[in-house]
Amino acid sequence: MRLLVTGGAGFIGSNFVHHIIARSDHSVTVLDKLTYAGTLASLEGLPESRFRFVRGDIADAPLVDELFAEHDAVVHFAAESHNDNSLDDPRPFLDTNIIGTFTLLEAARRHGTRFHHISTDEVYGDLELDDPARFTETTPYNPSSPYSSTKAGSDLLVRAWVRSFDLPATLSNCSNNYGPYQHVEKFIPRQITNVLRGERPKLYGSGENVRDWIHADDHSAAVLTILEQGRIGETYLIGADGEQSNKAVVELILTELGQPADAYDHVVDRPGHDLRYAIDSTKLRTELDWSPRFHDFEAGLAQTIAWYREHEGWWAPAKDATESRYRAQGQ
Ligand code: NAD
Ligand code: TDX
Repeated sequence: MRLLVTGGAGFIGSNFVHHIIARSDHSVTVLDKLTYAGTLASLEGLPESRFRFVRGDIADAPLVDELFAEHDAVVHFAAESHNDNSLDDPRPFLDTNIIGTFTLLEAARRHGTRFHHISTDEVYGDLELDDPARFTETTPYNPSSPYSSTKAGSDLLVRAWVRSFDLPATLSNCSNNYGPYQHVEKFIPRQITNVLRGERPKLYGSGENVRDWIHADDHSAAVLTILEQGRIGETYLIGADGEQSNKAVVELILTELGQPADAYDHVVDRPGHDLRYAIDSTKLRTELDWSPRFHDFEAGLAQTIAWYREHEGWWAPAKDATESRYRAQGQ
């Protein structure tokens, strides 16, 4: 297949492109605006015979139409993705996550293009810390932040295009990803690079909040499986049973980097901070026979820490600006 990958210069998109080139025969075109979150440095070393890069906005209808005409399938990762930014300035989240997705859907409708939409478990809201429940494909939508509400809106648009226009689309909602090429604004890379620079990690509020971690390469493998074998119109939840409190993650990072486990600071909490996310991925595992390769979060985290230690040239350019923005917010 000739795949068009939106947002392929970002964290999960670039991991997916590397995965596709290594593990399939598909060719890839990346469409990416190169916002603050995207960089060509994440796409170095890919073979010219199977990889092309186009800089552009997913809300640019003529460009999108031209690209859809040349591709068999689209995997849509592009988004404004950071909750804290969405609390500061929601507008770009509506422009990209809602209008951008709408623009892609209209092109897919015109060309009858196979479409896979990438989304998040945050559309389901949060769970109590002591609740044994996990999210499933039938959990009602209840997003908390401007980010997650625009992702929820984009999911509903995709579902409506399937139902009303027979769009050949699938959706996936994944839990928190970690791995190489993640922007230093996000929790795990922020804390790793803080410690590497001699700064203390910053925990929002109590640090008791729980996230369900999955390695980005496992997410990529799941998306490829759904693209090739998923049932049209279906939603699949992707998760690797990786629940950890934020405090436990920071302690693991400090220990791995040879620091005392309590050498972190508590900072002001995120407004509306979701307590806990947890994914039940039974449908994907039983229907499509997918399972994660990274079973051991601690080992995957150690591998990720090693990657950041070895790739300071990749993350250093964004670090100072990111930290000065956080400092201004007391975080
Ligand atoms: P990211 O912020 O690292 O990357 C987003 C990419 O999209 C960047 O390369 C950026 O330049 C590009 N982009 C933004 N606006 C664009 C536009 N208007 N036109 C074209 N390109 C544009 O994000 P990420 O963490 O890699 O997330 C990718 C997708 O996965 C998002 O849809 C996100 O909602 C979803 N997701 C993320 C996680 C996670 O843990 N990071 C978990 C579940 C789902
Ligand atoms: O410095 C920090 N300290 C801290 O305690 C930062 C940046 C975050 N946190 C907390 C907030 C969350 O409880 O860590 C947790 C993870 O934070 P983020 O990395 O910002 O991720 P989250 O808000 O959980 O959202 C992520 O997962 C779902 C992605 O950014 C989303 O794009 C995805 O949809």
